[in-house]
Amino acid sequence: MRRLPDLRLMLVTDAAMTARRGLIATVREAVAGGVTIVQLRDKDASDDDLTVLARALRAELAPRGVPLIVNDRPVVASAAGADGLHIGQEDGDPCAARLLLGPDAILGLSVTRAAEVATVDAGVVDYVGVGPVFSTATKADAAPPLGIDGFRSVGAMLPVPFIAIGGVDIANTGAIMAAGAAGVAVVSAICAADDPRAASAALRAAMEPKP
Ligand code: TZP
Ligand code: MG
Repeated sequence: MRRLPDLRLMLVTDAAMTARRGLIATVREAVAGGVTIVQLRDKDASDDDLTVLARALRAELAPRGVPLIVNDRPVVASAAGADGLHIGQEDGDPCAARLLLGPDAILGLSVTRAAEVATVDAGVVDYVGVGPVFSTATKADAAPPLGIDGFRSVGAMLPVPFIAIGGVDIANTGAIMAAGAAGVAVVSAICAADDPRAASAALRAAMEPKP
């Protein structure tokens, strides 16, 4: 049986937003602030460049016990020795990714609406990213936002732990966790922050239940 990773705060990287500070430096700060898992996402990089970056990131993260997963590209995840992969509904068959990466890899799948819940096989997929929950400028081709009620109802139908993505910030993280999420996945709230460490710590604090 695979051990589930700590899904509380997933940092999804963005090359442009992290360019000023540097991607690896941004990730290092974010992990110091409380990021529990990192997803390397870059739609434009070549497989070779992304593999080099993934290896460097893995060397940073592994000693800290923070898993690295790669967005979209099973071949890069495998070549870099990453801990896992996150794919969307249009990124190929989750079973094929599972076969390539093996039983111990972390495999995440995106779900944007209730009709996609049927694509989630709990024997194949470890967690689901549900969203966008709120509107976001980060993903140009994002599906319509679910809102918190839509997020809660899609999540309740899922056979595996789920995390929220899309427009997540410190103001809405508490409501997301109260809707049953195992965590949140954020791009801009950390990558574009002036202080990624403080932003990560604030997100972690915001997910604790209020007395
Ligand atoms: N998938 C659904 S929304 C999204 C992705 C990758 C982007 C989320 O970015 P942000 O900046 O956290 O809203
Ligand atoms: Mg994808």
